This record gives sequence, structure tokens and C-alpha cells, in this order.
Amino acid sequence: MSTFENILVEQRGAVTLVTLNRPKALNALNSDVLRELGEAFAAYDADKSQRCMVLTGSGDKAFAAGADIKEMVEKEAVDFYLEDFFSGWQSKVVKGTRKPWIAAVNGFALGGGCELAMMADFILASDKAKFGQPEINLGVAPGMGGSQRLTRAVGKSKAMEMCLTGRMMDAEEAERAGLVARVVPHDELLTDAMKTAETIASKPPMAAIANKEMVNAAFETTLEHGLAHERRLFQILTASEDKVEGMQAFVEKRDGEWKGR
Ligand code: CO8
Repeated sequence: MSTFENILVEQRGAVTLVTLNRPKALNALNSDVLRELGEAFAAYDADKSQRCMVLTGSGDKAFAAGADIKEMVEKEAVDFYLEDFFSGWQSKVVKGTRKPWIAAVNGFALGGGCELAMMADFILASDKAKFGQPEINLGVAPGMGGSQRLTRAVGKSKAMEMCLTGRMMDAEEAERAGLVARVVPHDELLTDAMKTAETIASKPPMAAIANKEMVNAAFETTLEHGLAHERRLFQILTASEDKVEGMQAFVEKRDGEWKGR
């Protein structure tokens, strides 16, 4: 069903699988990839039959080895400014996607690749995954949120060390540091990610959106505001048909049947 050139999009039941598909360039992210990803994310979010999404990289080596250096090398500062180069991630991919999605990191996640993975609701990593913000080696710095999201995920000391040295962190260290939810043997990554996504897809969809919104609030706001936000969302959920069904199903010892409202 995919009509894109740089990504593959496939629906498997209620789960959308998106694969970055520039393996020869280690799935480097260029403007076309961003445009296509933005469209795929919007289509996923709008499609009521789809309840979770997995994003991964094609080939055995990389999730994404960063923004496309060969595209950036041609550009001057005024081009970056006038084109508002590589903008839109926050609005299209992060804020624009209310439904849950998982990054299944199957290899290098460097620079913009690490930043894209960190935009996901959570990361599952292959035991061959490697994370890094090596932009300093190119005379620049993270530009898609790496300095902010990595610091919030792993703390100042480790984020600072990684940005200043450009060193990579392996999957085990990334799990210890709290950057990834779980590490999975390389060959089992996609199966595990799809199974995890199916579990999420089987939950009441409105509650899934609200759970995501609450946890993200912890990332973005003060404790006081986050707690107030959580309480309001909880109250809204208690008005849903799925709350009535979920609690009734528990009492009757059966599985719930969700309406999504
Ligand atoms: N961009 C373009 N092409 C790339 C990239 C990339 N980021 N990474 C790898 N490639 C290409 C290589 O050029 C090579 O192509 P070719 O075969 O035509 O020469 C092919 O992929 C395979 O790569 P290697 O031969 O280098 O493979 P190795 O296994 O030897 O090395 C590495 C793998 C270590 C991943 C190495 O490729 C590497 O260091 N890549 C660059 C990593 C990097 O620096 N990433 C950060 C990029 S900057 C960035 O992401 C900024 C984001 C913010 C932008 C926001 C702007 C506003």
C-alpha cells in the first residue's frame, strides 16, 4: 500500500509498520524523508482502524545514521534559515501524532536518527543498536531536539559527555541510562516490537491517547501542572463508554470490547 519513495508503510491488522528505506545511505534523513514521514504519521493518526505504530530502519545496520550530510553540505546558512530547514518534526511527528508509536531501533541511531527515535513514545532497541549525537564532529550540534530530549532522558552528565565527545552508547548502556524501554536480541526486534504494538492496540484507544498525553506532560511541564492535567484526563476517561465497559468486564470476568469513546 506504500506509495512513498523513501519509506515503506504497511498495515498489519491494527498496527502500522513504517520502515525508513534508504539502506545504502544508512537510512539518513533528508527533506524528502521528513515530508514522507509527516504524511505517513498523519495518515496513521487519522485512520480509526490503526491503533499503534512501529517505526524501524531497513537493512541490518541502521535505524538512521542522522540527517543527510550530503544534503546539508550543499547548503549555506541563509538556506537553512530561509527554508526553515528540517522544521516540522515537533509539529508533525511529535505533537501531530496523538496515538501511540514505538521506535524499534535496529542499529545506528545517530544525530537526527537518535533524535527521531527519542520523539517516539518509547524505544525498543536491538542488542546491536548504537545511539549518539556526533554532530560536534561535523562542526555543528544537535538540531532536532537531541540536546533537550537526551538530557531529559539520561541526565545532564551523560548527555553532555555524549554531545561533547560524540561517542556512541550501546544498547545495554542506553537501557541502564533510561533511554530505551527494553533491549531485545537483534533477530527478534521486529517481532517483539510488533507484538508490543499489538498489545497496545488491544487496549481501549481513548485511554491509550490519554495515557500518552499524561506521561508526555511529565516531560514537558511542572509537577503541579502535570498532576492537574493527569487528574482532568482521568476524570474525562471516567465519562467514556470504555470505562463503563472496562470495569463491567472486570466484574464479569471477561475481556472488554472497546468502542474507542
Ligand atoms: N548522511 C548521508 N550519508 C550517510 C550518513 C549521513 N548521516 N551516514 C552514512 N551515510 C552513507 C555513507 O556516506 C556511505 O555512503 P557511500 O557508500 O555512498 O559512501 C553509506 O552511508 C555507508 O556508510 P559508511 O561507509 O560510513 O558505513 P560505516 O559502517 O563505515 O560507518 C557510521 C557507519 C559510523 C554510522 C558512519 O556512516 C557515520 O559516521 N555516519 C555519519 C553519522 C553522523 O555524523 N550523523 C549525524 C549527522 S548530522 C545530524 O544528524 C544533525 C541533525 C539536525 C539537523 C537539523 C537541521 C536544522
